[in-house]
Amino acid sequence: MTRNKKLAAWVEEMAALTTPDRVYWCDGSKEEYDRVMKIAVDEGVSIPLNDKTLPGCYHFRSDPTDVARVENRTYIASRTQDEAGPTNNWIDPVELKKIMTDLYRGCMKGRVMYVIPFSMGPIGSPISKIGVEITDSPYVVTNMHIMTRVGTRVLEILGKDGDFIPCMHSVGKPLAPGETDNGLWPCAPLDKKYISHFPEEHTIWSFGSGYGGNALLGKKCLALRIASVIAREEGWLAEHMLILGITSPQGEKRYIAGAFPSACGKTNLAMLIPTVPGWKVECVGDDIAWMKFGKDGRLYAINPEAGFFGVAPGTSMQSNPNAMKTIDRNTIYTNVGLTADRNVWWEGIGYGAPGKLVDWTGKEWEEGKTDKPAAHPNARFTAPARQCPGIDPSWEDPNGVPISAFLFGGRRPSTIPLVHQSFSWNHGVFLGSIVGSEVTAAALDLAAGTVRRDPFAMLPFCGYHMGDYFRHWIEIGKKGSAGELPKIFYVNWFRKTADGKWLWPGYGENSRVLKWVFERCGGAGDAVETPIGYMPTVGAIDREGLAGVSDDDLKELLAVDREGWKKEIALIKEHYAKFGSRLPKELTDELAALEKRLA
Ligand code: OXD
Ligand code: MN
Repeated sequence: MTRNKKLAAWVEEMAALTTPDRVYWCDGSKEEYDRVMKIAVDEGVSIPLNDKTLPGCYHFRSDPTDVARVENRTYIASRTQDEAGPTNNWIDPVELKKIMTDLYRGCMKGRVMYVIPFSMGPIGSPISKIGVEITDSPYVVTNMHIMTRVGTRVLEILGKDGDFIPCMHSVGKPLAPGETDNGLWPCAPLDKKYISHFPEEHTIWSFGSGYGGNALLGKKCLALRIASVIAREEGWLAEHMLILGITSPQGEKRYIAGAFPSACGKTNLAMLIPTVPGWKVECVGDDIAWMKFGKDGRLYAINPEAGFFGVAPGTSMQSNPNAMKTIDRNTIYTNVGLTADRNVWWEGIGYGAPGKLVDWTGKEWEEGKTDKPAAHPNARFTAPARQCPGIDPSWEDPNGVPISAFLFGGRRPSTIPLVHQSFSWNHGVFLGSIVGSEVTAAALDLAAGTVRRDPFAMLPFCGYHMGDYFRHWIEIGKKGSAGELPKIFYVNWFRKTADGKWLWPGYGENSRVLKWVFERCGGAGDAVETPIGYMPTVGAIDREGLAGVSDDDLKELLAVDREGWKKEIALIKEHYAKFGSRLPKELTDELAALEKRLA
């Protein structure tokens, strides 16, 4: 229970609307985690894994219709459609609340309503925010225990009058008297799913999905969509960025934050083990960064999360050993393959499937017998960040860590070089605004080879008009003192030769690029001025011990492809046209200047 009047009234109102069997206030204890997990196990929706090889781990299989964030059912319900902008789904907030109130009515019948007080960021940090999630899902309770800081201490900080972000969630599957989930993941059909944000009220309402970002409302909904709105109001940054610390052999340390669209290996980069001798990389966060100016004029970042909700397929001892060592205990696995001895397996785990498995749909599965994967491509692990062997000693510092550089990147087989540095802050904002990945899957609505723009990797996560978001970044540049603002870089690990071979090995070898970024931040690192920005000379990228990247390869990786960039400019113009009059003039100026430099 709580002394906070706003919270007590809200919980009472939601309980009256959704009519659960009872209301339970979460205290965040280990005992509570075990008890709630046991409910899921008893319902048959969770399976305890092998306690010798995966102690404290559990396995969930979701409904096949509930396997990922549903962007076409995600809404920014600002007062006007113009506030939400052309890249967000919008419904009038009054109308949306009416639709959802009807859905919420009686939706928790036969279930427990859990009230989860949580802090995004270290409890009590000046950068942290408090949220309270109401949910009827034990899966959400246990995942929130890992992903956020849950519990009674949060209520204490909230006190009688403290403010919080209300996060309302239901799986949307009431139970009839005597009915149980009986092994089936509860959720509502797609056309009843709503992931809704009310930016003016700083409120989240989610209905019908139990999966990931649709249901763990601290993550994408609060820490990005609502926090981006608050950050703009208050003059700070809420970004879809990893944060890493990099230490030179001389013991000098800098922090770097980076934004990449989905499927660019962001978690791998955050946990990278450098191949350059003597260098160390440590992880502060793999997905979200909240940044505020410190008294010294530098930007300080916290990771608002307490865990990793990472994509399992493709994670192996080769691609990400730190992740593998993080997830060998106290981890929740969702939609991965299950082996006969209750271990987990997925495509790209680095070894063959050990015998017959049960796939993510619950069916028997054998390697080579079907072209369907054993694990869903968006299968996930939920693991405590503190278990990561490469976690940064300052990852919970309430003051955050000072950021020296921003990286932007996407999957671009051509045109974009391995790395280039912006000439200025506004040129860096321009680079962030043109982030995108080439579409490979023919199944998408775009032709293969098309670049899907995802500016700042925030397109699905910005709670307001993207043009105003660019403007906010320009304004942040004016607030910071030039010498203290992070330097901005664009990287591309995904270049291919004309015949389709990778030009750059990626993974731990990316530390060679990080080393140059580090040096540039300290005023060193050889660079040449080119029409697109500063670029390393071929000799400036340390290749000691790196086999397979010749001088010619590196020259190609660091070339300015003038013809490619001219085509790119035409595409950027199309992309920019979407934002209409809200696109800052500073960005069209940067585009015009680039065009001139390339002419
Ligand atoms: C994520 C995403 O799941 O960005 O982190 O899609
Ligand atoms: Mn993400």
